[in-house]
Amino acid sequence: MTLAESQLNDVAADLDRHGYAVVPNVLSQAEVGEAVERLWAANEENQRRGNPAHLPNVDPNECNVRVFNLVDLDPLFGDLLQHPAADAIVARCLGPDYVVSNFTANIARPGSGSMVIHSDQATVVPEPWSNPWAINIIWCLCDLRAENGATRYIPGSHRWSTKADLPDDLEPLLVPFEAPAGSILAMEGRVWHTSGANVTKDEDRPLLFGYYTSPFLRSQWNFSAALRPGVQERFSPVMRHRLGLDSWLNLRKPRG
Ligand SMILES: O=C(O)CCC(=O)C(=O)O
Repeated sequence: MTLAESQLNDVAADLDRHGYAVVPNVLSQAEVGEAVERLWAANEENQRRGNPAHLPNVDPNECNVRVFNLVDLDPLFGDLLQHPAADAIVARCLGPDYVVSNFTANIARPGSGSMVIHSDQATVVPEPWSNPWAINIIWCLCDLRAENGATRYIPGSHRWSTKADLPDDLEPLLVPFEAPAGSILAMEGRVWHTSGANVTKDEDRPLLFGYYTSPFLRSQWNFSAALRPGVQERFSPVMRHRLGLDSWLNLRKPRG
């Protein structure tokens, strides 16, 4: 699915006004089911390789299942990372030379709680946050709603440019996102947000977070080290740039 120019204009306007935009029906329900199945398989493989699925400094308990290095674990996630709809939104927000910072999953299982409230841009660049230099493309692999732990955000927080702009008590300002399964939710990097608590009895909340930044920011994940050679070979020259797989990173290579 590619986005029509008018749809892209609406997304850009929503990102500017509200800090986020929802694009429904990017994945069919069958594709969502397949992605969830492959995410659980990726989680198993990730743990078999000895990587943690729970980060005690990030989430309050083990009901959040984190999957890192998605791109190496299954080609499906490499495809989602460069999906035309995601690419169009990110390029519109950050410009054509954007790079990939990270691609991870957070499956909030029943009993999971909220992590620390943060903005993703603040994790990679010091204040002032005067422009959008980062964006998350969140793949909704379930209906996103308050009860199942939808990501909660603070309306208007993408206008805060320094820590001094933050009110003392952020918790009462948080509002849960809502989006149907198969949507992508684009969240501008300056939006302050947190995971919600999943208070359902038996409903998992699997979300994928494609995190992209302007090219002058150091990425969160070292794809050169994390992707096996066979996986790296699958990517086009453009994606090699975005993943930082080439020798020439922030220096323009002269044409030969
Ligand atoms: O899982 C969520 O809803 C939010 C996750 C998040 O913000 C993060 O991992 O930095």
